[in-house]
Amino acid sequence: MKFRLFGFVLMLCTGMSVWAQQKPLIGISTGFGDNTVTVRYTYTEAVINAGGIPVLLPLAKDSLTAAETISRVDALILSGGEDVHPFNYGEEPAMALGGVNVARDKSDMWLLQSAAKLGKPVLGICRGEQLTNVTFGGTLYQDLPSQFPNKPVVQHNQKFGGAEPVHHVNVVKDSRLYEILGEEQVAVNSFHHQAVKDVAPDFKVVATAPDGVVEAIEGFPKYDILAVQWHPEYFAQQGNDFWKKLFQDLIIRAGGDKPIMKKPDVRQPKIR
Ligand SMILES: [Mn+2]
Repeated sequence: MKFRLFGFVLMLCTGMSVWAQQKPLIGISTGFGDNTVTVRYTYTEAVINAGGIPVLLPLAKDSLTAAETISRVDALILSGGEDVHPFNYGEEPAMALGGVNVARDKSDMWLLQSAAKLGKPVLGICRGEQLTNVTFGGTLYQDLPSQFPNKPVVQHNQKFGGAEPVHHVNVVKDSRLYEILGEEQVAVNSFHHQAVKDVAPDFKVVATAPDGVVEAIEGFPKYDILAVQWHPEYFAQQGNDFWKKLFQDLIIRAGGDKPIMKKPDVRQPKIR
């Protein structure tokens, strides 16, 4: 009798794990503060809405831990956060540089490098886009208002909630981003004062604001990486089907478009 119960539980567990495999695990990089691992729930809910399972990744203390972590998820979202330390691209800090988080810079870079090595797809968001550019050899404007040539003409640090767009971006037609969105001009939200300056080798700029500020980069075909300067998760969290497409694309790249296996009927098999 004990054996039967054990067998039944084993079946149930096996069945559930097969079932659960169908939704890819989407690792999300996090920040920290006040003894807490932090990431806005807009990220986790955007992933859930698009059909993935969000997995929060606490800071990696070394590259091996980062690689082991990434090997167990199907994709990586590099979330927003602090300014990237300019030492990472060989510059001294400008007066208008904001707060940095060196431990997070390291962790995010290890996670990203691991994802690139293991061929796991990546979606970079805001800081995640800037850090992607820096990790692969690009540079940043440390502060747009004081450094961008001819000054930005649109507001990149909006004074209202992220669920409302603030400026437009022009999408390059020959790009994955255009394939996903199907629009040459889209309205986005904007919470940044840094931006891509020199784009990293093997990456290309695929969206720009009307003032010329870089708003999205891609690493295809060499790297399975798309990164945007705005925050699509705000819209996707609210069930916006248009912006949900960015997260669905990540899930497809993560293998989430595989046909769903049937849940095994646990009443059928018998353990003797
Ligand atoms: Mn912007």
